[in-house]
Amino acid sequence: MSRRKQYSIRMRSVKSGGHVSGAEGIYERDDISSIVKEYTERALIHDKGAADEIRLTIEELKDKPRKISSLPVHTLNTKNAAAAKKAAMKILTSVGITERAVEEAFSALDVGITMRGAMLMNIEGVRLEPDLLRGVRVTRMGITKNASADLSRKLGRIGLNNSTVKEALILASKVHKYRMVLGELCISDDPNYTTGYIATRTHGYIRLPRIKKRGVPFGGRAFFITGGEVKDLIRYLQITPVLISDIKPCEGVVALKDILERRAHS
Ligand code: PML
Repeated sequence: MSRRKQYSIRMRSVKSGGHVSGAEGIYERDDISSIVKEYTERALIHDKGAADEIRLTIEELKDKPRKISSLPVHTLNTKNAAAAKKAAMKILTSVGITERAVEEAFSALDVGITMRGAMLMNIEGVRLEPDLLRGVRVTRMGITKNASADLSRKLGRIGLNNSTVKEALILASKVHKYRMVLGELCISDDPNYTTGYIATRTHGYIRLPRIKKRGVPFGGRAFFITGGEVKDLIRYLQITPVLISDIKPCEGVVALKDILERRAHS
């Protein structure tokens, strides 16, 4: 029996040349027009102002998406940027990333430029992505309808059922399925969104409130990587289609010591 066609739908919008918003998912044919409408409206109604250019890509997937689980979700009650950085440092260094690399990532995300994609850093903090200005954009990921309903239910219980958290979790879950990736640091480039996150396969997706001050219009992502072919990793991040089909627990606020003691995800 032939399988139903699936499509990667991607949107990126800009205003006066600067990034406004992006969104993407994997959908069936019948969903295409409603998703195009949703993504277009999202680009036109944004805290950063309406986009003046919206790029939409709709691409039939030739390969069947690989089905994976989401990372488990936790939130730390970090009170300010210094506390968020301290917690990030403790967790990321516990999986073998050096302090220098974590410092380097925080500094690079604070220089005032938002890259289109993520930085790739080795555990010593040396940048490895081929294009240091653009970074590596993670694409071709989505979530099944059942898993999306389950995720909405689980995030709803902790007051977090919104597209920002869902999409960041989908992205991080794809990224951390690849064994070369040891950890991630993300700070939103949205001036009104002050919660960032770190992720590791061991600890899951850990939200860090107040990682930046309100009004700061830049941010980005850094992936910390170890041993292996960078070009194979980039191929996976950009090309391999992945669908989240199983949702791990989504918890509210937890203590840092519980996170450090826990082996949440293998
Ligand atoms: C982004 O703007 O894409 C980053 C979103 C970070 C979401 C953090 C969270 O609230 O879980």
